[in-house]
Amino acid sequence: MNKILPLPLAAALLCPVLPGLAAAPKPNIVIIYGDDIGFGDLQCYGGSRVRTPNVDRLAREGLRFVNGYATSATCTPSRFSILTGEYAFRRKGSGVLPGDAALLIEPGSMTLPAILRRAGYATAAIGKWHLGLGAKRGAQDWNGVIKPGPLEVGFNHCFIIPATPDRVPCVYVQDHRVFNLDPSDPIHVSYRHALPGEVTYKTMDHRELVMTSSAGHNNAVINGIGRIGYMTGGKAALWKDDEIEEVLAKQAVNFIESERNHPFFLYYASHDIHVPRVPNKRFVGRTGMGPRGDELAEFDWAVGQILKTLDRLKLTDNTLVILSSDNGPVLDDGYNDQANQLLGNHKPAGPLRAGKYSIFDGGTRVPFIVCWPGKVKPGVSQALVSQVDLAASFAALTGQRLGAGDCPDSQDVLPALLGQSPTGRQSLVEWDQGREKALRAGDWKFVLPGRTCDGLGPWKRVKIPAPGFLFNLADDPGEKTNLANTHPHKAAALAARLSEIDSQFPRHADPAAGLRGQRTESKAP
Ligand code: NG6
Ligand code: CA
Repeated sequence: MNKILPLPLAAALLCPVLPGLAAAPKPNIVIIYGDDIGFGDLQCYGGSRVRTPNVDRLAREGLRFVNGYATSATCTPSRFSILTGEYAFRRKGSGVLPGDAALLIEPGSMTLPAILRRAGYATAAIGKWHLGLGAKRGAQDWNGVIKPGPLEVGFNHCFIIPATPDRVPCVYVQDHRVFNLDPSDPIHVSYRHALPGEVTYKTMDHRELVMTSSAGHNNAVINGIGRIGYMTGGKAALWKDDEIEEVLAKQAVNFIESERNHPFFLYYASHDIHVPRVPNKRFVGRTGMGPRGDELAEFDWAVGQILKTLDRLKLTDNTLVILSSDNGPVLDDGYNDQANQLLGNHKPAGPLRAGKYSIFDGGTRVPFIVCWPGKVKPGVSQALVSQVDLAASFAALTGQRLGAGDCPDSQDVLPALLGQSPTGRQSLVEWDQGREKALRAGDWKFVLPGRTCDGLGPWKRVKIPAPGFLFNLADDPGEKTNLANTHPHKAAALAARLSEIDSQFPRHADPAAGLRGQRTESKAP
């Protein structure tokens, strides 16, 4: 006789073969990654002039970290680390990349999206990429198939800005192709010289009619904005600067909707609030702080679009959301957009010193919120955590084992991320993407001798004399009092530990980089 088993019983009979896997929870995972959003920019971190109700909801319903770090003070290296679980200083050519750079992550290597894909997740990268595309610098076929890229390092789907909003090509790439490209109007890109017939910011008449540059941004002029790099063609595919966040948020919503019945991992890399800051008209003038403040409001709106979609699809309780930023804040980052003039009493880095590009904490200590209703107890955590830890922590969460050499700098800090432990890492490395490194260990911070920049643009150069700077961040979050001379043993011990971490793994990483002509484009100011 054919008996139909009740479903739970049938499942129980099938499951024993995979006890470990069955035990691992599979919440959806969403990373919302802001661009240049500082430790003090959001209301829940003390920001007073821009309302950020959606981010604040995450903070209210989740765990707000006050010692959460990006690995670097600029974008490319931080993004490299969050996705690979490796400090970017180990990898040659991992500073800010030009828009025609080759892919920085080794195809097929173990990455955060690859781990989650192995755990059965659908994985998507939506937003700013800035980790290079293709096998060789300058050799991308923007009119054909562009690979390797996100799809070769663990994502099933992508809809990306290839580099930054101020770098050409100013088009979206969907999976392997430029989105909305008209083949009769092919794209040409160069990072060496202007293209035939191209009028550049440097050579154009009536510069007053375009967004004026305060530094650089004097190559191609696209949508009335000077960019880095040269580009012609691809008119139908060009993004509209004031619509970027809307387009990206819509893509994110579509992805969540299409994967609603399946565990998914969404890496949502907003373009807000990076330059050129061109908020949508719905946000223009909303904050009284000019484009920088208005884009912050727009970022919050995009967060709201994602949260609303999760609510509508009843996925909120089964979704772990992490919100953070790739590096600290900057005011004048190369366009005259009044970020300084309209700042008022707002403190983009809160109590921290300096911001983007700097080895001071304002460069790397960033907003870091984890929200998983019912699983993560709301509150504030002092635990020391780094974005480089997400790979090992989510491997642990989803029951995935990492092989030797996989995600080498990533530590499993899941108990801290879930609020079950008040401590995370013992120490972490901060990097300014140039020569400067620092070690944060407990409340102490040691900075190697050298130079760094201070301020939020314009900057002051600061010399760091031997033996380096030593700060106690508990008493002195603004890194004002150098204790290296009064606490020489502490400074020496941290210097030794930093050097040990520095040489811990072979500085392997990109044997082919030289061949591919990879190079980092810009230095810190
Ligand atoms: C700098 C650009 C800056 C920004 C930065 C990268 C100039 C003068 N400055 O070189 O505008 O694009 O690179 O920012 O061109 S990041 O957030 O992607 O790291
Ligand atoms: Ca950035």
